[in-house]
Amino acid sequence: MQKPLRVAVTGAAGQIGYQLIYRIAAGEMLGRDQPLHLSLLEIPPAMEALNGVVMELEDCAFPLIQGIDPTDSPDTAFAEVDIAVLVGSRPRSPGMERRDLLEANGEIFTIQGKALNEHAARSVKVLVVGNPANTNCLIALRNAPDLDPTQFCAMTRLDHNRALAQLALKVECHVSDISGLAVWGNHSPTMFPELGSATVSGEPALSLVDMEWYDKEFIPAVQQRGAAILQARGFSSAASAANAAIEQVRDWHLGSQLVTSMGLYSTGSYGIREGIVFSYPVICKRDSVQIVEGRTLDQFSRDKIAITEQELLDERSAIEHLI
Ligand code: NAX
Repeated sequence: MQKPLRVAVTGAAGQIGYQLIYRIAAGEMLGRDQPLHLSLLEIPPAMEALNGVVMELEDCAFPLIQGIDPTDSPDTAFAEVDIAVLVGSRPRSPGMERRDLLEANGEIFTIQGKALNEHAARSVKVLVVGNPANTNCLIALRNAPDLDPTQFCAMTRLDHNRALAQLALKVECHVSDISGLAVWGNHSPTMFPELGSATVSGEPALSLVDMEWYDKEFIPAVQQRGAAILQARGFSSAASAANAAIEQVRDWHLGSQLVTSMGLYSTGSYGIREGIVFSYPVICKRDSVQIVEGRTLDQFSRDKIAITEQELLDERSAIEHLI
């Protein structure tokens, strides 16, 4: 039997947590032969709800689970963790400006970054889901100076999957026929789902759709998909977000040959300003992530990328004192 891995999930009693934890426990994220120890972090008012989540986990009698630790202490939650999925964050309340949201979450991710720095396994991989995901990720990694920035990423896999689905619906193909698609920038309505290098069964995607649809329908549909789901369901995306988190960590941990999208700490690739967490096209090798280099970006793409880059620079300015 393999050595158990320790997995921490924050916001474990929330909507996404409830869709995520049981699938992790079933082995969908790290493999069906990988034993696990789960650390579940919540805030004190949610500990009773978390207790219910743990009771249900026990009632699943998952063969891979070696232990479950519910806690409201980041130091305890991140002790020796190999994987941390940071979902918990403050939602935007009525009247709250984006800047206030950045500030409120900045405190959470400062504390959690420091706790990871102190207590996590030195090879820990950290996926940030909680919004604003890219900037929360930046705060966490800057507060973890003993870990490498490449050990952190922000989740844009849901946006990537949404883009795959929209293109597949349009050209009437299966999502698995599409390759090379990428989401650039921020996990926000400025993100840029790019089709310039995408193919559908080997054909350039842009030869199968017109620019009008690409610019006026596809890009806004992907950018606004979260809002559309909120409007339809009355709750924000949870099952699809949990699914994306599982896929992103699985690819990162086990490797995959597919081009996907991940928010990574920028070191200047594609001319993006250094020191922001920016979504790029990537290929995951086992335990490492490589940006797909050498793509040709036309002026249309460069303009879209500049907008989302600027938004991330503005977000960084708002939380400069935390990093
Ligand atoms: P919920 O409000 O249902 O759950 C959040 C949970 O986090 C709550 O149980 C809360 O008690 C807990 N929490 C708050 N502060 C915490 C802290 N300091 N430590 C530990 N736990 C804490 O939200 P949910 O629908 O689960 O969404 C969670 C986050 O994911 C939100 O920020 C949401 O905006 C973000 N999303 C990110 C996505 C992405 O693609 N990156 C997509 C889905 C989702 O919108």
